[in-house]
Amino acid sequence: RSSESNSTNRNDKEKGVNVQVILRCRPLSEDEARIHTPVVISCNEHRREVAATQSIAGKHIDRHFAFDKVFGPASQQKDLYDQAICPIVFEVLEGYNCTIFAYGQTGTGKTYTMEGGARKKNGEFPSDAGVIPRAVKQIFDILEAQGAEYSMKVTFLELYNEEISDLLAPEETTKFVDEKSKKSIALMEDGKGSVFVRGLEEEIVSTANEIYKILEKGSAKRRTAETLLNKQSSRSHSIFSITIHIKENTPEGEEMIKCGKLNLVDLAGSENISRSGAREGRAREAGEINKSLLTLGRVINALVEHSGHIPYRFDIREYSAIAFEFFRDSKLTRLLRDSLGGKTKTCVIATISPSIHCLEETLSTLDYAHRAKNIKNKPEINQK
Ligand code: ADP
Ligand code: ZZD
Repeated sequence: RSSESNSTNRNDKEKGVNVQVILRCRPLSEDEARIHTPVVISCNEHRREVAATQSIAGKHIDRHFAFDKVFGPASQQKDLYDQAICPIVFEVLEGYNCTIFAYGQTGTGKTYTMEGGARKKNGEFPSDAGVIPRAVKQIFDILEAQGAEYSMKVTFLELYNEEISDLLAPEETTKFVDEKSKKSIALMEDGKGSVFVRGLEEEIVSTANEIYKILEKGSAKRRTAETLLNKQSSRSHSIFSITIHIKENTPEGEEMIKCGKLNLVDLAGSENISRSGAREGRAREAGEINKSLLTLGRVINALVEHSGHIPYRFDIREYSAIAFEFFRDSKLTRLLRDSLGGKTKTCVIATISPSIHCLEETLSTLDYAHRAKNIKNKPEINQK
């Protein structure tokens, strides 16, 4: 219990902690570089600032944004992981629930950041591996070094057009579900108001390699469904979750179970969501409005609008009640409710392109990400 009495934790308990927002700008692609695409983004990693500047035909844009961390076009996967994600994984192993979202326009590097380059045939760990495989590796490295007694389970799901598919379910089950009843997978509420997915496959794992195989299976399944059902992958969200139970002995010789959960979320492309919420007109007519992404924006807005008047000791129940009516409107926000104004520690990685052609969307991402910084959570350790 000693960790609860230090000052950081006392702060967390009374005032809450803000959602951490990280900004990553990808480099120009080879093609973009070849045709000398103008760059309108500059990143100052040291000052944790991003500037968007453009000056054409008497129209000037010069906007600056500060974030918790900024990773410029030259940043490597390892840099982002070591500086921003590694501390989060430590918190999961201490018994916190943590969520990492990737948010941004399609083509800006959400999947590159979360998944990264493909696994090598020789079994070597790829140097461009993303957050997910690195987190898996770190979790096992730490637990093994500690000689801890633990158990672990993972889930992997995709949300497309407000329908959940289980990326870990065996093929037979999928067919069965499609033909018979779609109710097999459903969002349910337990008595305490938290949401779970009924019928979702939970795989118990004991090595990093088992998880890599599961990721492989899940990815393959996602791609098959994409082709078969003509899905546009940029419109789907994926959530990979790891739950870890660690047995520990207190100095007094009592047995204690700590439980941490890490949610890794690759969101749908943000291009059809404008700064005010729904993009009107063409996108709406084309049915391109992503209900879950829209609702996420509304929840963030609702929470942020009230964050100005949070008293010194704020009541988390009161705070999350602010956005209550919005949470219900989509599966994504119901699933991740605790990550937005709840007891989970949350980090958003906003990804952008440096290109002049993306400027409008980039400004929208920068505004959105900057707003998310004002959300407060009240993280709590789970232990029994
Ligand atoms: P998204 O998931 O946002 O649609 P992707 O992850 O598919 O975007 O990235 C688009 C392309 O840009 C891919 O070819 C990817 O390899 C490349 N890319 C993205 N971010 C980076 C980066 N930080 N460094 C190098 N290449 C990147
Ligand atoms: N981005 C790669 C997958 C792709 O689109 O093929 S990288 C990582 C996280 C979630 C899902 C997949 C992976 C990925 C992988 C590679 C090859 C086959 C399946 C999955 C991966 C990368 C490194 C280590 C483990 C898994």
